[in-house]
Amino acid sequence: MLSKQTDEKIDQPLLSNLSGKPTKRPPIWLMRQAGRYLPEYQALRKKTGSFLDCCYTPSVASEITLQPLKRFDLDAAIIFSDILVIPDALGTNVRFEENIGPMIDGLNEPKDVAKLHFNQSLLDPVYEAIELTKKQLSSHVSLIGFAGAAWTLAAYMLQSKSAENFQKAKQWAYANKREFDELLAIIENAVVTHLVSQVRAGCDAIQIFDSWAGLLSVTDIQRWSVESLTRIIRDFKHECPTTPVIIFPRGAGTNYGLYDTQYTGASAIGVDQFTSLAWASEHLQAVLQGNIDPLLLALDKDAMLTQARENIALMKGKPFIFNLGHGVIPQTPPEHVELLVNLVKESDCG
Ligand code: 1CP
Repeated sequence: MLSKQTDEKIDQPLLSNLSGKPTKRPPIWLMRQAGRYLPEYQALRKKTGSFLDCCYTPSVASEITLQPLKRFDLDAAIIFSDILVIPDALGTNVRFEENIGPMIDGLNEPKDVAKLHFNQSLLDPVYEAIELTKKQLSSHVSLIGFAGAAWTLAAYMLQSKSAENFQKAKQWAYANKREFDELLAIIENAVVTHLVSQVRAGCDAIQIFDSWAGLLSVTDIQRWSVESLTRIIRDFKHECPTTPVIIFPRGAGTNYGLYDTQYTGASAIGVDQFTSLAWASEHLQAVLQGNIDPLLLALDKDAMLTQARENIALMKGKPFIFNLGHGVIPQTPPEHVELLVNLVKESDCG
């Protein structure tokens, strides 16, 4: 049984590249590959309850996870869930309002931090959804589990909603340094526990989204994003030493170098569309993932395909995971995704 599992893992192009071994053509998956641009997702959402109800109903979460795999020849599935399930399980009551986004019962007083308690059983449906999904995937397709990074989750918990610059969250952090460090530590523990449980349920690799890393100054990015991610990866590796970790410090710009493998222990770094893949491949040791502009995918298919060919040519012979620089946007025609996936899948001849 063990050797069968090992063989299966070697057979996954995503895992091969994550372990530093390039395949003839790069594996492809897309951030937010399940979601609102797919009519079948919209149809299912009409029949089900709230967005979080979908995340917490294993059969629904699994079906949504598999929807893009039924249409496109992708190399990985990412479990349908959200980074905000951790704040929800920590007791800050998350809701998603139509056309507004997430609303969270934020932390107001510094003493509120001590009241947080991680109720992991709320996340059992996520692990059940992973078990259900894994059984239905071909052995060549990897299943990715994920969580938000502590800074990004703390930003939502302190701001109570999405925002352009999360100024309220930053002000809170500067005014309550000790409690902010405590908050990061509480979130880090929950993130590690959640990631380890996702691997035990069947995930082959994990990604940690630090979606708001780009809002931080050089000093803050080091202590609140890089060092926090490093602790998460260290503790995760303690439990799951062979599972590769992809980090996505969106918007890090020239600070991407701070996140390299030798500092954080990450296997791969997701590069956004504002950072040059050529620069990243010259300056970073980590395996790279990225970085087609999601707007280009939605709006200009010919330019998108040209960019895709350029990225493949640039990364030829190096371990690389083809992806976007951020998530698929709702306006994206599914045919554009199909063209992109087919181009990448056929690229091993050229
Ligand atoms: O149907 C709907 O209206 C809900 C839209 C939606 C979807 C499809 C949300 C609300 N979350 C998701 C799924 C989701 N979120 C996935 C699923 C797997 C996949 O990629 O297919 C993943 C990985 C996430 C991660 C996530 N959620 C991030 C990190 C990635 C990123 O986009 O930077 C973030 C920041 C969130 C928070 C979130 N979830 C949803 C919204 C509207 C937001 C707020 C975004 C913001 O603050 O701008």
